[in-house]
Amino acid sequence: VKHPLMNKWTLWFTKPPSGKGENNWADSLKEVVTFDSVEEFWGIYNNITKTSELAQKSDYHLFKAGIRPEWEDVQNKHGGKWAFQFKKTSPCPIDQIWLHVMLAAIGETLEPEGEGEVMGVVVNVRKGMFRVGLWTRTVGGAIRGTNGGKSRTADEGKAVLAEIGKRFKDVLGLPKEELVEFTGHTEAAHHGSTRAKARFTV
Ligand code: M7G
Repeated sequence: VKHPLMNKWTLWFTKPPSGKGENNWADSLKEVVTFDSVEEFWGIYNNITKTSELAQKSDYHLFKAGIRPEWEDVQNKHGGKWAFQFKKTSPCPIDQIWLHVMLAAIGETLEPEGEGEVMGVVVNVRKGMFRVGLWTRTVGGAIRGTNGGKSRTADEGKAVLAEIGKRFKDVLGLPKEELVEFTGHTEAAHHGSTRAKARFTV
């Protein structure tokens, strides 16, 4: 028996640059596998390298099928991400944290039902730290419904985004005093992800 997920998900991997050439973003991003059941998820999870064992500059991206884990994707370009950086420690809890984040994503517990804000989750392996992110469709502004689509005010948009940030912070197991930051992708694209200014924190 297969237990179906509410959505179909695709796992992507960013391969760290190997020597010269082949250093551009598009070439290093690889689509790994698409799945839509709990059993397939575990089959994949049990057969891929743990985050803690990946080389520096690797990423895993788990996105809803049909959405590329890039700012440029039409479904991401008006959005942003919640993110938090964990210092590398020994022993390192990142594998457990990333597993919980993936389970929350495929289990649809990162957002109130029907919001359609969560595009995917990502873990970046970097020098001295791991960054875990959650990408959203919008930056929490107003949505004008067309053709019977949903609409919401800017205040409602902000509230939905803050709720997602809180749920994400919970899944990450962070204490109150740690801050999870939200940045729009346009800022990240213009200033480099690490230097973009946070719009909100939870
Ligand atoms: P990062 O992996 O978000 O963070 O971005 P880091 O600075 O901690 O490594 C690293 C670099 O990868 C960016 O400066 C871009 O050159 C490239 N990059 C990352 N993302 C998510 C994208 C993307 O969505 N589109 C494009 N074109 N480049 C990206």
